Amino acid sequence: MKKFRSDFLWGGAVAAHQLEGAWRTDGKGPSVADVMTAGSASQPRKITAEIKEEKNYPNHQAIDFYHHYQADLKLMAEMGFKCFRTSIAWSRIFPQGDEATPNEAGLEFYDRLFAECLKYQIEPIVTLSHFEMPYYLVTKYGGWRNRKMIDFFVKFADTCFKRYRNQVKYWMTFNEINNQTGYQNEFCLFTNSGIKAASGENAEELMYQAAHYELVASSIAVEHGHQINPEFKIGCMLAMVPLYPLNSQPHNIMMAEKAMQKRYWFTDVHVNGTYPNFMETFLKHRHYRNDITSADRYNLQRGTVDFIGFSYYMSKTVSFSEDNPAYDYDDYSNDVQNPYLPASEWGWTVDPEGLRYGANWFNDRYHLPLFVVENGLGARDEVTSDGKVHDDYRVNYLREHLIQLKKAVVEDGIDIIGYTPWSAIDIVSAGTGQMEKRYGFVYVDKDDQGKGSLKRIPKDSFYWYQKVIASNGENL
Ligand code: P53
Repeated sequence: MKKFRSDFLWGGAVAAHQLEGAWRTDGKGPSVADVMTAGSASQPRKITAEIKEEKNYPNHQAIDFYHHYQADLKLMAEMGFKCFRTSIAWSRIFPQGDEATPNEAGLEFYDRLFAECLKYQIEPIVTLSHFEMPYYLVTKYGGWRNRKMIDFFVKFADTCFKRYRNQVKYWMTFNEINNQTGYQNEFCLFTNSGIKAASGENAEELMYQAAHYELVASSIAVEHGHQINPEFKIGCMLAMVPLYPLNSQPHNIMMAEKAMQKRYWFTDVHVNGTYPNFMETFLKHRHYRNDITSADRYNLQRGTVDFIGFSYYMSKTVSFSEDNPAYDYDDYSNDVQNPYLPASEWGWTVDPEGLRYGANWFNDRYHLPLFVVENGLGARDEVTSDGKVHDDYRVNYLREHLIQLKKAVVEDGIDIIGYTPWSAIDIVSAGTGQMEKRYGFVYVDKDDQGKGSLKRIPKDSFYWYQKVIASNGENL
């Protein structure tokens, strides 16, 4: 391979709850994203038990894509998008999550959205569960701590697969399923799995149980999807945040190795259909009596994925400490600053080569096609007096990452099927709920207080990316 493949899927990514708004429209039920307030780099988002009148819930309106999708897709077509990654808001289709029949008005929205994509030959790339499960499933069933979730999810997946079988070919089951290894932060467990650990509960144990049910649900969905349409390509989706050793001290090398195992074992289950030995052993050592049945193990083997989708934003660096001789990595205690890497205002390192490293890491282990379904820079943008947004910092970030991605293709021979930077257009940040942590090629006039005209302005990066796509990545 000398170049990106000729059918390379250039596009951009978003998630339903971060842009659609219309949180109550056409029968949509509240999702976990709808009970999360706005935060900032220093102030975490709050999860409120119910919606409080006086609080700011940024996802309720977001950028109102629900009513702007035609004009927004026109802009994406103008950039030359070959694909558009979004998710289906589960609570539009099953407002509570446990209904016997789906909400027709919700299904119709995605009929219209996917038809609009296809009008421009833009291939929709769809994540089924992207941090937006119906909130009712949390209050009634306790979220993914409950085995019943498997059936609810599979029903949702089957409904979508059947309805959109001729419009959507590429699917992913759970967004960043491994993000919840950060279970110490309530955001991670809540957004991935709809779980709020009560005081006295072991959040780590809950996380392993929830992840198991999700992996089983994913495998059943994959198997059904392949029956519904054998042409479907169904992938998993991991947050690739490489964990580097601080230096060449063997303890640090081992620490990084064990940390990578703990963050990426999910991929082994998705791809191989079995738990890796280190994870079986870890669960035993912890004395976790997780509900993992032989029927589950059978299902895991039947629905293995077709490709690996992953996000890449940053790398982290870990170091060994004497009080942790077992190299037991947790997402917060073992991270140290990497002296070689700059970081964004939100503390995310900027490490383009880490993208090539992550692609190689997945390729070496799993030998499946890879799809980079998120990559981007969250930054503040300014509309200057000429009415434009000169985001050269974003162009530089994306260019540097594409140079590395190209090396992964050309020099490492990895099969990369597409690249959908985060985000196609400015949207609400998942982690902070801010509008002003912007990622888009298109600026949206709205601020952290929820004020603004919602006007769309193509940024400089929009025109840069247009050239990149037109040249199939030759003109960076
Ligand atoms: P925001 C943490 C680490 C890496 C990726 O993130 C992450 C997160 C969660 O914050 O999430 C993904 O908006 C996620 C998107 C999210 C995007 O990264 O917090 O799949 O939904 O918006 C960027 O800056």
